[in-house]
Amino acid sequence: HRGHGMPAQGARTEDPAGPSRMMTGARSDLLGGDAGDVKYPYHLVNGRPAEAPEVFRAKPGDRIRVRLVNAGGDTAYRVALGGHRMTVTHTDGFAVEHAETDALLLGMGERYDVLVTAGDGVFPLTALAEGKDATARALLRTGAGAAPKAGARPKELDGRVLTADRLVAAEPAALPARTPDRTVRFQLTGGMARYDWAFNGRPYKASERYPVRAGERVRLVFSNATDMWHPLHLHGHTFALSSAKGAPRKDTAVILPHRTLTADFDADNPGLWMLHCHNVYHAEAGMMTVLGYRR
Ligand SMILES: [Cu+2]
Repeated sequence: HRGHGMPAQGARTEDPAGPSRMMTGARSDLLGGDAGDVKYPYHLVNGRPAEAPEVFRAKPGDRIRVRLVNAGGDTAYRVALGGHRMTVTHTDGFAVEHAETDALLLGMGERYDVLVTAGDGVFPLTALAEGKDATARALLRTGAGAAPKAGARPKELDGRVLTADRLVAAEPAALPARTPDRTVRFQLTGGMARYDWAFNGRPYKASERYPVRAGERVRLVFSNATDMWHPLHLHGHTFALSSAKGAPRKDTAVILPHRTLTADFDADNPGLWMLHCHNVYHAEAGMMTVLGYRR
Protein backbone atom coordinates (compact mmCIF):
# COMPACT_ATOMS: atom_id res chain seq x y z
CA HIS A 1 0.00 0.00 0.00
CA ARG A 2 2.96 2.37 -0.24
CA GLY A 3 2.19 3.53 -3.77
CA HIS A 4 -1.03 5.26 -2.66
CA GLY A 5 0.84 8.17 -1.10
CA MET A 6 1.10 11.55 -2.79
CA PRO A 7 4.53 13.15 -2.57
CA ALA A 8 4.49 16.10 -0.15
CA GLN A 9 5.14 19.52 -1.65
CA GLY A 10 8.85 20.03 -2.09
CA ALA A 11 9.68 16.53 -0.93
CA ARG A 12 12.73 14.99 -2.54
CA THR A 13 12.85 11.29 -2.82
CA GLU A 14 14.50 8.64 -4.93
CA ASP A 15 11.38 6.51 -4.58
CA PRO A 16 9.05 7.20 -7.54
CA ALA A 17 6.11 6.17 -5.36
CA GLY A 18 6.89 9.07 -3.02
CA PRO A 19 7.29 9.01 0.72
CA SER A 20 5.45 6.42 2.76
CA ARG A 21 2.14 7.73 4.06
CA MET A 22 1.61 4.78 6.33
CA MET A 23 0.41 5.85 9.77
CA THR A 24 0.81 3.91 12.96
CA GLY A 25 -0.39 5.00 16.36
CA ALA A 26 -3.59 6.79 15.28
CA ARG A 27 -5.87 6.05 18.25
CA SER A 28 -9.50 6.88 18.93
CA ASP A 29 -11.73 5.75 21.77
CA LEU A 30 -14.78 6.45 19.58
CA LEU A 31 -13.45 4.04 16.95
CA GLY A 32 -12.41 1.40 19.47
CA GLY A 33 -8.64 1.77 19.03
CA ASP A 34 -6.72 2.04 15.77
CA ALA A 35 -8.22 5.01 13.88
CA GLY A 36 -6.56 4.74 10.46
CA ASP A 37 -3.63 3.58 8.35
CA VAL A 38 -2.76 6.63 6.25
CA LYS A 39 -1.22 10.00 7.11
CA TYR A 40 -2.46 12.56 4.60
CA PRO A 41 -0.61 15.81 3.86
CA TYR A 42 -3.94 17.70 3.87
CA HIS A 43 -7.50 17.31 5.08
CA LEU A 44 -9.99 19.33 3.01
CA VAL A 45 -13.57 20.61 3.16
CA ASN A 46 -15.02 21.18 -0.33
CA GLY A 47 -11.50 20.83 -1.71
CA ARG A 48 -10.00 23.60 0.41
CA PRO A 49 -7.43 23.52 3.20
CA ALA A 50 -8.17 25.03 6.64
CA GLU A 51 -5.97 28.08 5.90
CA ALA A 52 -8.08 29.05 2.83
CA PRO A 53 -11.55 27.76 3.70
CA GLU A 54 -14.81 28.04 1.83
CA VAL A 55 -16.97 30.72 3.49
CA PHE A 56 -20.76 30.27 3.63
CA ARG A 57 -22.65 33.51 4.18
CA ALA A 58 -26.05 33.79 5.87
CA LYS A 59 -28.04 36.04 8.17
CA PRO A 60 -28.34 35.57 11.93
CA GLY A 61 -31.43 33.50 12.62
CA ASP A 62 -31.40 31.77 9.21
CA ARG A 63 -32.32 28.12 9.34
CA ILE A 64 -29.70 26.23 7.32
CA ARG A 65 -29.56 22.66 6.11
CA VAL A 66 -26.01 21.32 6.09
CA ARG A 67 -25.31 18.15 4.11
CA LEU A 68 -22.25 16.32 5.35
CA VAL A 69 -20.50 13.63 3.30
CA ASN A 70 -17.36 11.85 4.39
CA ALA A 71 -15.65 11.45 1.00
CA GLY A 72 -12.35 10.40 2.56
CA GLY A 73 -10.48 7.16 1.94
CA ASP A 74 -9.12 6.29 5.39
CA THR A 75 -10.32 8.95 7.85
CA ALA A 76 -13.34 9.15 10.13
CA TYR A 77 -14.28 12.78 10.76
CA ARG A 78 -15.82 14.20 13.92
CA VAL A 79 -17.78 17.24 12.76
CA ALA A 80 -19.17 20.22 14.67
CA LEU A 81 -20.25 23.78 13.96
CA GLY A 82 -18.72 26.06 16.59
CA GLY A 83 -21.30 27.89 18.71
CA HIS A 84 -24.21 25.79 17.46
CA ARG A 85 -26.09 22.60 18.15
CA MET A 86 -27.12 20.52 15.15
CA THR A 87 -30.46 18.80 14.58
CA VAL A 88 -29.97 15.56 12.63
CA THR A 89 -32.82 14.98 10.14
CA HIS A 90 -31.44 12.30 7.76
CA THR A 91 -28.66 9.78 7.47
CA ASP A 92 -27.60 8.26 4.13
CA GLY A 93 -30.60 10.07 2.60
CA PHE A 94 -33.25 8.51 4.86
CA ALA A 95 -35.28 10.47 7.42
CA VAL A 96 -34.77 9.96 11.14
CA GLU A 97 -36.62 11.33 14.13
CA HIS A 98 -34.97 14.67 14.75
CA ALA A 99 -32.09 14.37 17.21
CA GLU A 100 -30.00 17.19 18.66
CA THR A 101 -26.28 16.85 19.02
CA ASP A 102 -23.07 18.83 19.47
CA ALA A 103 -21.02 16.69 17.08
CA LEU A 104 -21.29 13.80 14.63
CA LEU A 105 -18.86 11.02 13.77
CA LEU A 106 -18.85 10.08 10.08
CA GLY A 107 -17.13 7.00 8.74
CA MET A 108 -16.05 7.02 5.10
CA GLY A 109 -19.12 6.99 2.84
CA GLU A 110 -21.56 8.04 5.57
CA ARG A 111 -23.85 11.04 5.08
CA TYR A 112 -25.83 13.16 7.51
CA ASP A 113 -28.23 16.06 6.96
CA VAL A 114 -28.50 18.51 9.84
CA LEU A 115 -30.37 21.74 10.51
CA VAL A 116 -28.84 24.67 12.34
CA THR A 117 -30.17 28.10 13.31
CA ALA A 118 -27.39 30.55 12.54
CA GLY A 119 -25.94 32.66 15.34
CA ASP A 120 -24.36 36.09 14.84
CA GLY A 121 -20.66 36.10 13.99
CA VAL A 122 -18.08 33.85 12.30
CA PHE A 123 -18.17 30.14 13.08
CA PRO A 124 -15.92 27.21 12.11
CA LEU A 125 -17.53 24.12 10.62
CA THR A 126 -14.72 21.83 11.70
CA ALA A 127 -14.00 18.24 10.72
CA LEU A 128 -11.54 16.65 13.12
CA ALA A 129 -9.60 13.81 11.51
CA GLU A 130 -10.47 11.33 14.23
CA GLY A 131 -7.33 10.00 15.93
CA LYS A 132 -5.03 11.80 13.49
CA ASP A 133 -4.59 15.15 15.28
CA ALA A 134 -5.53 17.23 12.21
CA THR A 135 -8.54 19.34 11.28
CA ALA A 136 -10.28 20.56 8.14
CA ARG A 137 -12.89 23.30 8.08
CA ALA A 138 -15.23 25.68 6.30
CA LEU A 139 -16.59 28.91 7.82
CA LEU A 140 -20.11 30.19 8.38
CA ARG A 141 -20.17 34.00 8.40
CA THR A 142 -23.32 35.89 9.42
CA GLY A 143 -21.70 39.04 10.81
CA ALA A 144 -18.54 41.02 11.32
CA GLY A 145 -15.48 39.73 13.10
CA ALA A 146 -12.23 37.91 12.57
CA ALA A 147 -12.27 34.25 11.60
CA PRO A 148 -11.00 31.82 14.24
CA LYS A 149 -7.52 30.38 13.67
CA ALA A 150 -7.18 27.53 11.16
CA GLY A 151 -6.46 24.93 13.84
CA ALA A 152 -9.16 26.16 16.25
CA ARG A 153 -11.08 23.30 17.84
CA PRO A 154 -14.67 24.24 18.73
CA LYS A 155 -15.69 22.92 22.15
CA GLU A 156 -18.70 21.21 20.55
CA LEU A 157 -16.28 18.55 19.22
CA ASP A 158 -15.86 17.39 22.82
CA GLY A 159 -19.57 17.56 23.61
CA ARG A 160 -22.20 14.95 22.81
CA VAL A 161 -21.13 12.92 19.75
CA LEU A 162 -24.02 11.20 18.02
CA THR A 163 -23.54 7.89 16.23
CA ALA A 164 -26.05 6.21 13.92
CA ASP A 165 -26.98 3.41 16.32
CA ARG A 166 -28.64 5.98 18.60
CA LEU A 167 -30.96 7.29 15.87
CA VAL A 168 -34.55 6.19 15.27
CA ALA A 169 -36.01 5.92 11.76
CA ALA A 170 -38.77 8.41 10.95
CA GLU A 171 -41.93 6.35 10.53
CA PRO A 172 -42.15 6.46 6.68
CA ALA A 173 -38.50 5.37 6.41
CA ALA A 174 -38.68 2.44 8.83
CA LEU A 175 -38.30 -1.05 7.33
CA PRO A 176 -41.53 -2.99 8.03
CA ALA A 177 -41.04 -5.87 10.48
CA ARG A 178 -40.49 -9.24 8.77
CA THR A 179 -38.72 -12.47 9.60
CA PRO A 180 -35.63 -12.88 7.40
CA ASP A 181 -35.84 -15.48 4.62
CA ARG A 182 -32.08 -15.76 4.50
CA THR A 183 -29.17 -14.92 6.76
CA VAL A 184 -25.72 -14.36 5.25
CA ARG A 185 -22.79 -14.22 7.66
CA PHE A 186 -19.55 -12.39 7.11
CA GLN A 187 -16.53 -12.46 9.34
CA LEU A 188 -14.29 -9.45 8.86
CA THR A 189 -10.70 -10.67 8.82
CA GLY A 190 -7.15 -9.46 8.33
CA GLY A 191 -4.78 -7.02 9.95
CA MET A 192 -2.20 -4.29 9.56
CA ALA A 193 0.87 -6.55 9.67
CA ARG A 194 0.02 -8.47 6.48
CA TYR A 195 -2.52 -5.95 5.15
CA ASP A 196 -4.74 -8.87 4.21
CA TRP A 197 -8.19 -7.32 4.87
CA ALA A 198 -10.96 -9.62 3.65
CA PHE A 199 -14.37 -11.16 4.29
CA ASN A 200 -14.23 -14.70 5.68
CA GLY A 201 -10.46 -14.86 5.19
CA ARG A 202 -10.71 -14.76 1.40
CA PRO A 203 -9.69 -11.68 -0.60
CA TYR A 204 -12.08 -10.39 -3.28
CA LYS A 205 -12.42 -12.36 -6.51
CA ALA A 206 -14.53 -10.96 -9.34
CA SER A 207 -16.18 -14.37 -9.79
CA GLU A 208 -17.34 -14.58 -6.17
CA ARG A 209 -21.10 -14.37 -5.50
CA TYR A 210 -23.10 -14.52 -2.36
CA PRO A 211 -26.48 -15.54 -3.80
CA VAL A 212 -29.77 -14.13 -2.56
CA ARG A 213 -33.21 -14.27 -4.24
CA ALA A 214 -35.45 -11.48 -5.43
CA GLY A 215 -38.22 -10.72 -2.95
CA GLU A 216 -36.39 -12.08 0.08
CA ARG A 217 -35.86 -10.25 3.32
CA VAL A 218 -32.12 -10.72 3.76
CA ARG A 219 -30.20 -10.41 6.99
CA LEU A 220 -26.48 -9.71 6.80
CA VAL A 221 -24.60 -10.47 10.01
CA PHE A 222 -21.10 -9.04 10.20
CA SER A 223 -18.73 -10.03 12.97
CA ASN A 224 -15.55 -8.02 13.17
CA ALA A 225 -12.68 -10.35 14.04
CA THR A 226 -10.09 -7.62 13.45
CA ASP A 227 -8.53 -5.04 15.76
CA MET A 228 -9.83 -2.20 13.60
CA TRP A 229 -13.14 -0.46 12.83
CA HIS A 230 -14.62 -0.68 9.31
CA PRO A 231 -17.34 1.34 7.54
CA LEU A 232 -19.35 -1.32 5.67
CA HIS A 233 -21.19 -0.27 2.53
CA LEU A 234 -23.81 -2.12 0.46
CA HIS A 235 -24.65 -0.89 -3.04
CA GLY A 236 -28.20 -0.80 -4.44
CA HIS A 237 -30.08 -1.05 -1.14
CA THR A 238 -30.54 0.56 2.22
CA PHE A 239 -30.66 -1.69 5.23
CA ALA A 240 -32.10 -1.34 8.69
CA LEU A 241 -29.17 -0.87 11.03
CA SER A 242 -30.37 -3.64 13.35
CA SER A 243 -33.31 -5.98 13.69
CA ALA A 244 -34.81 -3.67 16.34
CA LYS A 245 -38.05 -1.81 15.63
CA GLY A 246 -37.35 1.72 14.42
CA ALA A 247 -33.72 1.06 13.46
CA PRO A 248 -32.45 3.80 11.15
CA ARG A 249 -32.02 3.07 7.43
CA LYS A 250 -28.43 3.15 6.22
CA ASP A 251 -26.27 2.00 3.35
CA THR A 252 -22.99 2.55 5.18
CA ALA A 253 -22.45 1.59 8.80
CA VAL A 254 -19.49 1.63 11.14
CA ILE A 255 -18.59 -1.64 12.86
CA LEU A 256 -16.17 -1.38 15.78
CA PRO A 257 -13.42 -3.96 16.54
CA HIS A 258 -14.71 -7.32 17.79
CA ARG A 259 -18.35 -6.24 17.56
CA THR A 260 -21.28 -7.61 15.55
CA LEU A 261 -23.57 -5.67 13.22
CA THR A 262 -26.88 -6.85 11.79
CA ALA A 263 -28.26 -5.31 8.60
CA ASP A 264 -31.71 -6.29 7.24
CA PHE A 265 -32.82 -5.36 3.73
CA ASP A 266 -35.37 -6.33 1.08
CA ALA A 267 -33.91 -7.81 -2.12
CA ASP A 268 -35.97 -5.58 -4.42
CA ASN A 269 -33.34 -4.35 -6.88
CA PRO A 270 -31.95 -7.22 -9.03
CA GLY A 271 -28.34 -6.99 -10.11
CA LEU A 272 -24.78 -7.49 -8.95
CA TRP A 273 -24.09 -5.35 -5.92
CA MET A 274 -20.79 -4.61 -4.27
CA LEU A 275 -20.53 -5.07 -0.54
CA HIS A 276 -17.30 -3.62 0.78
CA CYS A 277 -15.40 -1.83 3.45
CA HIS A 278 -15.48 1.89 2.59
CA ASN A 279 -11.88 2.24 3.71
CA VAL A 280 -10.61 2.30 0.13
CA TYR A 281 -7.29 0.70 1.07
CA HIS A 282 -9.05 -2.15 2.86
CA ALA A 283 -11.38 -2.65 -0.12
CA GLU A 284 -8.41 -2.75 -2.50
CA ALA A 285 -6.64 -5.23 -0.25
CA GLY A 286 -9.66 -7.55 -0.55
CA MET A 287 -12.37 -6.61 1.95
CA MET A 288 -15.16 -6.66 -0.60
CA THR A 289 -17.51 -9.08 -2.30
CA VAL A 290 -20.64 -9.23 -4.46
CA LEU A 291 -24.28 -10.00 -3.68
CA GLY A 292 -26.22 -11.02 -6.76
CA TYR A 293 -29.74 -11.95 -7.82
CA ARG A 294 -31.96 -11.98 -10.87
CA ARG A 295 -35.46 -10.66 -11.33
CU1 LIG B 1 -11.95 -1.77 6.57
